[in-house]
Amino acid sequence: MHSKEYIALEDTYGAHNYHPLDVVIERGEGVWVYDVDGKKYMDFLSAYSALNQGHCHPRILKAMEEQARKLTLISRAFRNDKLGLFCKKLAELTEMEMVLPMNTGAEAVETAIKAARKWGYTKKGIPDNQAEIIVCANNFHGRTTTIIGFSTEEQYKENFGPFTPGFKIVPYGDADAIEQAVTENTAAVMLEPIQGEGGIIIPPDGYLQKVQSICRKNNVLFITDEVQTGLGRTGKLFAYQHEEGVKPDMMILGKALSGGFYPVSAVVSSKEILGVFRPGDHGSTFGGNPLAAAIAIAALDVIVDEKLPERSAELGQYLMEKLSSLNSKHVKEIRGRGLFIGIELKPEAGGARRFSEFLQNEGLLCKETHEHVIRLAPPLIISKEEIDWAFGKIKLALETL
Ligand code: IF1
Repeated sequence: MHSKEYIALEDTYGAHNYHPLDVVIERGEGVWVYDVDGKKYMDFLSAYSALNQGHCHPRILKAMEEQARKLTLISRAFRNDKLGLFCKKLAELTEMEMVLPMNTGAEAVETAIKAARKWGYTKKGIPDNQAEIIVCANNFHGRTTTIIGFSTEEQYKENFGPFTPGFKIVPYGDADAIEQAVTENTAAVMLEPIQGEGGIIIPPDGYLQKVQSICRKNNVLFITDEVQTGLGRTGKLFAYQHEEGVKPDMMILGKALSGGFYPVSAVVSSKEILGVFRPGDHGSTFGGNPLAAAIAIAALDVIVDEKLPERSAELGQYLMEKLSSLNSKHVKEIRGRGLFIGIELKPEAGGARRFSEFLQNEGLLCKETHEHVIRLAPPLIISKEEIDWAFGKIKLALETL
């Protein structure tokens, strides 16, 4: 079968909740992927940072294969021999005390919301059903009905209501707005240290420090969603580490926690906070299963042993410098941290999608976000030579179109 037939199949039998580039990938290795017609592309999206370790990393693959032969799922009705090892590794890496494993990022966000609310009622003394969580405009935390309820993107919400109450939305990057929104019923502030889907939006220096101190002062939990920014993407293990002295009370992880092999997410926090869950309060059929745990252990080992945060910092700076040297009439702003870079185009550039399509033709896969931003996020195992190659293509796109 050829690309056209696969696309027709998908469009006939699959729901149309995406508008993908028409490239049908069948194989991936490292930073490279191959389509069904044998054409080779460099992946500059990394499944939105789920593939920080690159496609089909051999070490994670080995762990997955070995575990899949032994035991894949037993449910949390019984214990398994991998879950404790995974929790210990993740707790130590995040310098937190407890881990609650889930599967998708959205489920982990829901878990953090439940933990924050229950902490608010049982520890802070918020009156029944009055807990508030402060979130930011332009956020992206997932697609469940509760989460979309506090999205500010009209399309994410339209025709999906009614929504869960209890969320207050303030502008991103404005700590004073958070301070003003806090009441005695505020259980938590939840935000992305850098907004990913929002267009790679980096908050002003000192923002996270200020938010943290407002939270501490008011006995409010500080929750960071590092599903996309975490595990090396921004040039630090976690994006909150870009600011001195910041340490969230609860952190949400997903995506690269499995290196793309399997959905694995988690909430990490203290005993004081995650300790509010009693048996029966929360759970998931697949969360914490031995296959997921074995994969996540290997995925974390790869991040640490291959120094992926350091590589991201170094190569990100290298790519940023090259991009900044370009003198393109289309570019409004280039911003990023590590290998998490957004090229914002001027409105008159005609949208980022035609650039993605041009680059696809040239063998470089990336995806626009928010219409005018080209998002660059290659696997962190990428080499300098590969960056040079990709830069050549990006330069060509900006100069040709
Ligand atoms: C899609 C976007 C990125 C996330 C943060 C939680 C989640 C995400 C900060 C939920 C998910 C996704 C979902 C995926 C594409 C990707 C995305 F464009 F949609 F917004 F990365 F920018 N918190 N991000 O970024 O995690 O439940 O999906 O595992 O196609 O919707 P999930």
